[in-house]
Amino acid sequence: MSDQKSDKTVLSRRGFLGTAALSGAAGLVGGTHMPAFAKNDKKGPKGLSAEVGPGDLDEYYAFNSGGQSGEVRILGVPSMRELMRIPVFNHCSATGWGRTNESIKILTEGLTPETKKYLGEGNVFLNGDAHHPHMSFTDQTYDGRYVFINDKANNRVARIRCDVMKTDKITELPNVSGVHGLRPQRYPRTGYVFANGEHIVPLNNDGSKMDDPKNNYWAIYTAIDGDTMKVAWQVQVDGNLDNGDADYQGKYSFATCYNSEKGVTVEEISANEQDWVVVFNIALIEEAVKKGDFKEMGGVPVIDGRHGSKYTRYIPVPNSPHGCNAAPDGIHLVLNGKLSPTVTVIDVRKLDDLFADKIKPRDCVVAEPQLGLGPLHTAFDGRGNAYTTLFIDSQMVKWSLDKAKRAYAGEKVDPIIQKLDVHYQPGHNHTTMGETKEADGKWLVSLNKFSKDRFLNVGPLKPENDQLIDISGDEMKLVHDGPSFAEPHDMLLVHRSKVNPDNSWKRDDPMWEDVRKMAEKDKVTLEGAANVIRDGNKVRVYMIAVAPMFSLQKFEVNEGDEVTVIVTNMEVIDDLTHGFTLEGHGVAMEIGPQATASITFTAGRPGVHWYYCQWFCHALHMEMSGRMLVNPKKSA
Ligand code: CUK
Ligand code: CUA
Repeated sequence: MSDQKSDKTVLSRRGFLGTAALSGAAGLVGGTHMPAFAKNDKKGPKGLSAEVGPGDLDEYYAFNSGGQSGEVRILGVPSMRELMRIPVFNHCSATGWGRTNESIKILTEGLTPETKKYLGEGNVFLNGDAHHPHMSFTDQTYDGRYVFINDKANNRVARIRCDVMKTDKITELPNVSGVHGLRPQRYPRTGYVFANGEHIVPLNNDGSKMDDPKNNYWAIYTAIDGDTMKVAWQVQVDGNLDNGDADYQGKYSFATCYNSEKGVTVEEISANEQDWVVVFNIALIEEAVKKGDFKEMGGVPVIDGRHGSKYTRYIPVPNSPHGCNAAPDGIHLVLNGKLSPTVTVIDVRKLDDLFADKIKPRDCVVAEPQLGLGPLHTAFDGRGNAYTTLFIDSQMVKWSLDKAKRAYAGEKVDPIIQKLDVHYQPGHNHTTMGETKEADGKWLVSLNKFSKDRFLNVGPLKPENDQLIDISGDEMKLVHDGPSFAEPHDMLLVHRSKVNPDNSWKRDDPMWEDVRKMAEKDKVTLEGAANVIRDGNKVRVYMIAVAPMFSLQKFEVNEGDEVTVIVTNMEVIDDLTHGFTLEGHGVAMEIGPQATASITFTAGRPGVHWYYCQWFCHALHMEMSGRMLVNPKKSA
């Protein structure tokens, strides 16, 4: 039906990106390939069903990045139903994230002094660009403690607590520009969270050395301690850093580089036929930190990992590689060629010899199959097969690791098993449990950057399309289209047995530690009925919420007072969330069962202002309200 229209989109984009340097890759977006629409039934070849009936539960949690929306979304798989959104780097109208005192503390306490100064006291970034959600590991598999995610826009790494599914720590990385690739350490546990600085900038980025990028700009690799969310160490590297992964042994971590040229224009950046993957030797780096072989910058140790360093190795990879994926066999690392139609496979067992200088970097390569145009990311099924997204070809290609190795060794064998059309232009893909030793090879999700005509037209801005593919049989089979808003880059698919969130908050949760201390000073309790404490022009209003009432149905303050409202939800019933919204003041917050939340504002408007519960909680929910009376300033 609308193939013509789609082709036009493709052509105009190709025109836009068709610089001389890139024309070899047939344009970075699109391709002439326009697959016919599949009329998909919802059963895979072996009869795996994507149908999850009303009231039935999904087998997997998917944690989906929200891209430039700055949040994380929880989906159920295989139904692909969106279950929850977790505000992280964004501002949330429903929950008050970015507005409550608890969230402002989390959003500000990990910022660098320079950023704090730039934003001004108590102010937060309202945006983020969240790409890579990954769960903490224990012994090479997901442990259900945390999900970590990067913010490329404002150089941060956040941690989400999986017991309550809320963000609890956000750390801004010093010395870094564009925090992109992120992966947790798999073994023995997380441990470190590794984060790549994508953009090259002067090390002391203070305006003194902005010329001569080749000599003055650098990219920085960071290891964050996942328990404290403090930066453990950083490594200065040649080139830039894109995506990354860690091995299964806890010895090495990796980062792809697409800008070995240290260019600053598209043409310069994509000039070289080969860039590289950087290999980091964790034990040697830890030793360097202990011995003091580093420069301290921005309050953290920065190790020199440029060419010639004993802490790193650079393995050449064609051509501007992007995705970096360790296979669940614990042996193979796949680097996705992007501008090269190949992926490069490294055997991590060879890395000891590489660091001992017994072999050359390219000796670690054991396969380099040609898969198609625009390979970006690879996922695994735990049965020796790999699934690579082909961005330009709009396809998912299933191939055999073993056959790819045999072909590289000279045998006449085709590693490609199947190519499946996806709709359209896939970026990341992910398999169930696929980045753990428990990869189970049931489902594959293809996160496609364009949906074009797959859904009802919603205007110029179209949704992305997250497609569900059954990989349990010999053939991949597309079973579901899943529209999503800007813009899932990556997903983690974890079996539900690994994730056990609480139904209710615990009253001693550290989230409201500060408010509890405040209440102690005020000689009130958070769980007590109702108190208004005046302290100069500061007023603290303590109340509890039990459906359908706030314990204070009225409080009085004076114009100009700084008012803090602290609400504790005393419900013991599951799923009974209340809210507090104050009209005309930009004030709203979520208060979950057994939670406390607080919010501070200036009573700047004399008169009567209603506050109400915005979370439908009771037949008398509309009546769950009260009045704030603001007395006008007495004129002198
Ligand atoms: S990047 Cu988005 S498609 Cu940020 Cu993981 Cu590859
Ligand atoms: Cu409480 Cu609505």
